[in-house]
Amino acid sequence: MNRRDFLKATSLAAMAPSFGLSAQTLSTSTQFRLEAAVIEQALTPYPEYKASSLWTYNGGLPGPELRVKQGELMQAELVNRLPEPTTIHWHGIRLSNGMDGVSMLTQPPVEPGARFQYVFAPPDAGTYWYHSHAKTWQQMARGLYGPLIVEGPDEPVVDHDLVCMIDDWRLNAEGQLDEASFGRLHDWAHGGRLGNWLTVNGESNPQRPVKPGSRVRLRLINAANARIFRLQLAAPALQYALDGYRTPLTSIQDIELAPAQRVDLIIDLTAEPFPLTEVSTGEPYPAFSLVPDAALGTATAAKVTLTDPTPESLPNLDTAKRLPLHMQGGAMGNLTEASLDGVMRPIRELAREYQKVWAFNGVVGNMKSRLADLRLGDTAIVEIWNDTRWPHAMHLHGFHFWVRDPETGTVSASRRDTHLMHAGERAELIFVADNPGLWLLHCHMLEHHAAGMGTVIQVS
Ligand SMILES: [Cu+2]
Repeated sequence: MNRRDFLKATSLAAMAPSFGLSAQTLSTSTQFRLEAAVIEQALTPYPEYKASSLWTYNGGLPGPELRVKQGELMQAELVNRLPEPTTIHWHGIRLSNGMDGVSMLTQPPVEPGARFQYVFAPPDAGTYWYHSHAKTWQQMARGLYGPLIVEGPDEPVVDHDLVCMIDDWRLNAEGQLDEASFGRLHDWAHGGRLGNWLTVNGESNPQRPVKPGSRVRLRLINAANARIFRLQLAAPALQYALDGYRTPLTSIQDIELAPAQRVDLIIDLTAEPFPLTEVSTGEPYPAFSLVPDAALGTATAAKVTLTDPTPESLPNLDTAKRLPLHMQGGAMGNLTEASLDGVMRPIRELAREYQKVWAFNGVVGNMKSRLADLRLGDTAIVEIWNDTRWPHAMHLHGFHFWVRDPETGTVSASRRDTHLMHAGERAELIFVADNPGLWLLHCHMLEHHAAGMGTVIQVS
């Protein structure tokens, strides 16, 4: 996309009314500054391993925990001290399109040395996060992410409200971030860039001290490029929210968390340590532990019985726009050819010459792709068929969708912004297009997106 195309594409978004920024919500404002820069930091605790060059916000891994009140205006200035352009996407936040942070779709990339001011008022309480959305497959794998917590008026009373950003890193034989394998076609055509080293909040198996017998809210965020984490809890906990949204309270001990997904848990601890173990490789890998420590004092949060949220009903689907999305490609797939920039090319040529291996409806996706042009207020049903041999974590920007199983008609108990689709699965993502702009729909296995698994829904 050249600059002229870009300006044409964004003029629509620029004219759109600022979503969520009504007069009532502008009363308070929180100002953050996020400086993206290179730091030298070791990813392992072993002295024989050298430090890696990581890209982080404000010198920390993860970036600073941003906490704001629901509906309160927040401003975040991105200062780019990286050697290449970047942007920030506010994952799961319903905001005006020009603030969505998608490089070359909703804004030009922020050049090295330049700044960009993001301004929005998060309309929904919950666990969200922010990350780079320029060359994301590489910038996020280098560490450009952090949590964004939006607090509502009636949060449960807990002793500790903890955020855990889980990531897997690919380290080389020297224990450093493996930069040589960035962009490897094998990863892009298979399961994405999977790591061999697990961190939680940038540390290996951290032991988090907590008050004995405390009630803990644990907000887990999958910040990995491609790995679906499978976490086993020491004892059952209550699932409180998914992707920020309240869910009916469910007892849960095994958690499947796809890239970009979040789960909030309520854990009532005893005096015993509470470890979480990651088992996606088949081998148990200690992820982190909550460790009761009497030195922190006495737990005070009452273990009151929490109540389920009021169920939301699906919008009326009588006039809903149906948007079929046939996913193909990848290793062992059935894609023989696909259209790239309007030209049909065989899959071998796409892979070898363009590093493209996935397609939606026969089209290798880029920022110019359009799945649909919806009118403001339309209800849409994206009918996805994962006709590949791989799982995909489908993320829609700007909206929260219900997930309906087309075979059984079962609808998800809560809305989400990222849905994991296993190989062969079909799902319907249902949402109301109440926010104008150009909204990305893509796989959050970041190598898959870079290799063609993305499209854009236009709302005007
Ligand atoms: Cu994918």
